[in-house]
Amino acid sequence: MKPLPGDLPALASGGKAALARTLSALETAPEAPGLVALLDAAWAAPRGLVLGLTGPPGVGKSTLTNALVAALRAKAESVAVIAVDPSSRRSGGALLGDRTRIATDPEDAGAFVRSMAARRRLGGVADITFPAAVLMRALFDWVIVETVGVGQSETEIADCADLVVFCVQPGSGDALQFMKAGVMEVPDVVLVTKGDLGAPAARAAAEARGALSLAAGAAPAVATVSARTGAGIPEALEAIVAGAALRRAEGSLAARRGVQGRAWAESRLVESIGRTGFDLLAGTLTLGKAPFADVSAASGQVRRLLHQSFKEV
Ligand SMILES: Nc1nc2c(ncn2[C@@H]2O[C@H](COP(=O)(O)OP(=O)(O)OP(=O)(O)O)[C@@H](O)[C@H]2O)c(=O)[nH]1
Ligand SMILES: [Mg+2]
Repeated sequence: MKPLPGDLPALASGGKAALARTLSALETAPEAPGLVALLDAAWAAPRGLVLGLTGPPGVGKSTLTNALVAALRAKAESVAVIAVDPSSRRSGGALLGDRTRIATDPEDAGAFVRSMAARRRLGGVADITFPAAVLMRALFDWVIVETVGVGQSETEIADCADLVVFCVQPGSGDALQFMKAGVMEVPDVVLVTKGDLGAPAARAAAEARGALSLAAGAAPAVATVSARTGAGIPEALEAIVAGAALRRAEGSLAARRGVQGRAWAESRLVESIGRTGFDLLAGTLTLGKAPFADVSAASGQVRRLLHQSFKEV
C-alpha cells in the first residue's frame, strides 16, 4: 500500500485516492503516528460543516443524500459522505433488499462517498465516524453522515455532527412518539421523506410539527421532500443552510466540537485501555491543540504502566 499523505496539504492534493487510503488506515491502525498527526492537522483546520442525517431503516436517507449531494454540487460546494452501516444490520432485514446506494461521479473530485461499519463494541457510531468526519471537514465544504437511528441510537449522531437532520417516514408515528416522550434529542431540521406519497406525508408533517411544538426550546424546521421527484429538495437545503448559519452565528460550533472531541477521547481510551485504565487517567487527561496525539500518548502511558506493574508482581 502507498504510504499515507505526509501532511494536510498532501492529503488535500492527493485527491480521493489519498483520502480513501487515510480512511482505511483509520479503520486498521488508528494510532499510527502519521495518521494521528494528520488528524490533529485536520482538527486545527476545520472548513466544512458536518451534517448528520438519521432516521429509521428504509426512510429514504440514502436517496435523500444522493439528492442533497447533487443539489450541493450544483452550487459548486464540495461534499463528502460517510454512510455508517451498523454491523448489527449486516445480516440484513427485509428492508435491506431495496436499499439505495449512494453514488457519485468517480471523475468528480468534489464529491466523495465512503461506507463504514460501526463496530458496536464499547463505543457507538461516533467511534470511527468522528475522526473520519474531522478529516473530511478539513477538505470539503460539507460532510454528510448517514446513519440509521431511532430513539437512543439516534442521539449518537449528535456526537459527531454539527447539525442533525432527522428523517420521518410517512405513515409511521414511532419517531414522533419518541420525540414527544423526550427519548430523542431534538434534531435541528426534520424532513418528512417520500412526499410523493401525498396524504400520508402531509399527515406526518403535521404530526411532526405537533410533536415538536411540545419540545423545549425553539422548534426545528419541518419540511417535506421527495427525493424521487426532487420536490422540496431546494427548500430542505435552505433549511439546512439556515440551521448551519445559526450554529455558526451562535458561536457554539467550536464548543460543540470540543465536547464531541472529549466524548470521542473517552470512548477511544476505554476501548484501548479499559474502563479501569481510563478511570486511572481521569483528571490527568487534558486535551490541547492536538487532541488525537494527546489521546494516543495517554493510552500509551497507561499501557506502559500496566506492563510495568505486571512485571513487578
Ligand atoms: N416513493 C418514494 N420512495 C422513496 C423515496 N426515497 C426513497 N424511496 C424508497 O425507499 C426505499 C428505501 O430508500 P433508501 O434511500 O435506501 O432508505 P435508507 O433510509 O437509506 O435505508 P437504510 O439505509 O437501509 O436504512 C427505496 O425503495 C427507495 O426507492 C421517495 O422520495 N419517494
Ligand atoms: Mg441507506
